[in-house]
Amino acid sequence: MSPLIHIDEATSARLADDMNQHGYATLEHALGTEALSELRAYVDQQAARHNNQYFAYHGYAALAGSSLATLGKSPDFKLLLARLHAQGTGRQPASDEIFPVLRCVQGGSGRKESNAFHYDATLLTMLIPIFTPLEGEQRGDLILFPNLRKVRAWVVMNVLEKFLFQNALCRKLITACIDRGLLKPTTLRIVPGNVYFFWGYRSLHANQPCDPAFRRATALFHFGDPHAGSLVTRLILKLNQHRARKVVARTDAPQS
Ligand SMILES: O=C(O)CCC(=O)C(=O)O
Ligand SMILES: [Fe+2]
Repeated sequence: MSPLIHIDEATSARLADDMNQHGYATLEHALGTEALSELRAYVDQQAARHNNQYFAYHGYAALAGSSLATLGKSPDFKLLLARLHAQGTGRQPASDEIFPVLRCVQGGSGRKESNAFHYDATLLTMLIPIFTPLEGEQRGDLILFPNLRKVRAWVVMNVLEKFLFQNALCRKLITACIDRGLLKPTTLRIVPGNVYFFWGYRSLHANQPCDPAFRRATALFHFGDPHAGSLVTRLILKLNQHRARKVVARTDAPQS
């Protein structure tokens, strides 16, 4: 899959600018039909193992053998994300590790995992929609409060903000305010074939619920941990890993 995601320098500069100016960037028709079909076949296969209920795979061990793992490990892809990071922030990333994730929101259990607003642990997030509901009112759009915060100089500030925003009460409050029109997030209808970028660390975000009858599958590549090597970040990651394990059994490296 890696040769299929080509981003030349000018396009990459445009994506960085869009993320800074508008809070997200879209690369249209980034995936060919073949690459998308391969991903869909993989998701179909895995979804069957989870009785068509919610599952998420974090990291390379969980995704072993998939084109997502191959892409995440590709040196060219690493360079591509590093360039985008540098163009958007004026800085080289502190770490060049890429964390791949596959999320599949489906069935009744997908509801709990929707409207789960959070900041990612890493600065740059690349989102590949694989399946999205084509019908129904709730199509699992991506909701973003873009570029709400800066990269925190102190990792402890990052942790405090995470505790403040990423809890059940706050989620309910944010969702209620959106429903009543008091908060107006950016709503992105994600389309398979396109690829999306945003500053996940800086933007509070979540997916909207989708009709339990339909499947919403996304692949995410998380890149550029601003607190690379920090003990506290590792602890957050461990806690997230623990949470992911409660939902599904397969996980080796968590995000957000
Ligand atoms: O699936 C999505 O649309 C977003 C998931 C996400 O934000 C994450 O895994 O960090
Ligand atoms: Fe996220």
